Amino acid sequence: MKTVLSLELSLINYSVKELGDGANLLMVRLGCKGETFHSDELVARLRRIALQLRRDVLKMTTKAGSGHPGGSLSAADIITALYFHHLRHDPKNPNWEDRDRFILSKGHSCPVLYAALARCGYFPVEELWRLRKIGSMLQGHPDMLKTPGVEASTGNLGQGLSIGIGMALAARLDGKDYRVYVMLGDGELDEGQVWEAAMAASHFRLNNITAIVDYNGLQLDGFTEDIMSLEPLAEKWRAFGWHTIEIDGHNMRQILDALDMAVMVKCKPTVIIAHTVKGKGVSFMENRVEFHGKALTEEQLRKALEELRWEG
Ligand SMILES: Cc1ncc(C[n+]2csc(CCOP(=O)(O)OP(=O)(O)O)c2C)c(N)n1
Repeated sequence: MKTVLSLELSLINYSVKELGDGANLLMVRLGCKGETFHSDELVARLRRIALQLRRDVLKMTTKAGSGHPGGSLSAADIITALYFHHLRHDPKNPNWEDRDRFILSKGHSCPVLYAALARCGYFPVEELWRLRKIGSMLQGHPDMLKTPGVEASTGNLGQGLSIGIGMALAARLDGKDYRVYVMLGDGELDEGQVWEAAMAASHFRLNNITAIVDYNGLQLDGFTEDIMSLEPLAEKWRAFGWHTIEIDGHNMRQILDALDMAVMVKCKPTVIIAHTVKGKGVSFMENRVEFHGKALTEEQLRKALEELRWEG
């Protein structure tokens, strides 16, 4: 009873537009493994880790004197859910053939990816404090040849989904059941290549790829709505043949549910449109474009870390 109730409640949280697909998936879920409900303990553990990653992001960028904290904070909850619960991976064996692949297509937000990789054990946490230093394994944008756990070199916006599609097709050819996850920024969706890739994924009926849009409404120097309006975004993805789920990208339970639902979708790719806040977690950074590509000063860092404390 508890499981059914929480499934219904979590579905109510999704956009009304999603109800058609959501209702089908509810049926699948009820007949599925019985334990689709995520425990309070799991959610609390992940929220605590997300807080740690946010602290890491701000410390490492301030120490480097540069980097992209705003879009790292908007992505922190989703990246936590992936690396600390959802993904099948082994930090001790980064090249394990059967691992799920995650591509951070909005590569400038790599501080949060690096923090997640370090905290899961791909490399020592001390490396984080060498971000952007000469000779460091942690470059200003992800480099798959330098950093264990980085699946693709990104930063040139618009390319990650195409790379992910290549990996998803390779899995099919090789008879492998690994899944591919690609995180894109909303500003990044201005790149035409994203939509070519979106067409290709549905053409090839790739149900082993999940795209996640970190829809924080801001890009490099302004609001997405003013620079290049994306709306109606969910309808666009649906028109391109994707199963489309909209969530609050800071609600851990919704993130976990959406990732699970994507696995159950047959015959088409899934996109999770995650509504987020750039700079999430720090009052003076939230929804402020100036923190897109600028590190906090020591004084700002001190204030931010005071706010980023576990309150249960
Ligand atoms: C092809 C390309 N053009 C321009 C840039 C410069 N650039 C870096 S970040 C950014 C804005 C990205 O906005 P968004 O995808 O919304 O990222 P977020 O707000 O999540 O940080 C731009 C234009 C780039 N990295 N690649």
